[in-house]
Amino acid sequence: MARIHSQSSERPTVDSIRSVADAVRRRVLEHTLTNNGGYLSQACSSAEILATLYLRVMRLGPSDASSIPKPFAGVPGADNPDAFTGAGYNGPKGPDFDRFIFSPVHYALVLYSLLIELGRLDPNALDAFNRDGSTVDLIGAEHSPGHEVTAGSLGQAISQAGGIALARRLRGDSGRVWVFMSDGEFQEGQTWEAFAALAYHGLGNIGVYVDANAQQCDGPMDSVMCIEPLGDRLRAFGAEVHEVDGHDPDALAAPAESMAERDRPLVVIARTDPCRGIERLRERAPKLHYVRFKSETEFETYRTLLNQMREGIR
Ligand SMILES: Cc1ncc(C[n+]2csc(CCOP(=O)(O)OP(=O)(O)O)c2C)c(N)n1
Repeated sequence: MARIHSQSSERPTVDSIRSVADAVRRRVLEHTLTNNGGYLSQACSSAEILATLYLRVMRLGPSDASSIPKPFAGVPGADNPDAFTGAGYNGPKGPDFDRFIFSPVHYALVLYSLLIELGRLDPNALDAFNRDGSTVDLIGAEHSPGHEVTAGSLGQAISQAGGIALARRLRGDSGRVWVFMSDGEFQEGQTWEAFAALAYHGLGNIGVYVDANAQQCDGPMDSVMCIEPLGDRLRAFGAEVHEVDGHDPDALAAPAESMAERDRPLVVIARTDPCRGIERLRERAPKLHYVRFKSETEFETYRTLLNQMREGIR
């Protein structure tokens, strides 16, 4: 396991970010085999984006949450003092710390796997994955490790993040708000309303990373409803937009590192490959959304592949 603590003062190298991303893919593949199903292609597309966010981009303190996640304590509300969010895995809240808002929560297993690789979550946490009463949900929610808001209905978290960013600016916090989104969310009206509001309020303390893997539930994005030219459309909505290779940690980090005083939201459109690192998946395209192996031969093929991936660890 490539364990790297993101709170380390040393700047992680590109190789170390890549090896964390590879470890995330291996863990998600292993889990997909043992659970007979998983959001595996999302690990392939987003592993470098999330690893770069945690290791290079975001200013986070060490986790202050239990390494074995606590069970579900009920929905939040004035009459439930026990309710909690999963944000503690991203470190304490404080004026100078960044906040992370995870929007396409069906990617939850990818985030849990990353938190494990970073030493923020115990590997045994996945034993509770998708179990009744557990917070390690298949589709993450606000109580799930690394999550701060409930966003299972896609396209909502960006609005919540905008509210947090506006409040932080009013309070004078130096910490920023980072949002991870999927490209399917740009088919939704609420997303565009949110971007209009971010620009209207001149929110330069928010940055959005989009996993543009060109896939959604029913197949390729273009076959359902094309969102391109996404960069031009977001610029027209007042954002500063960078389009980068979503598997290149330096290219992913660069727009955030040059984040001078900004009066508009930053968007990094990360162009990604939903089969990256597990080439064999390509034979399943366009059915990549949720991977379930059907025959013993297929299981055997992917078990062998996992062993090869483990042997290839740098
Ligand atoms: C508002 C809303 N509509 C539909 C869904 C069902 N849904 C879950 S994942 C998903 C795929 C969306 O594509 P994308 O977010 O790009 O994810 P990817 O295919 O890359 O995993 C859909 C439609 C949902 N969760 N929320």
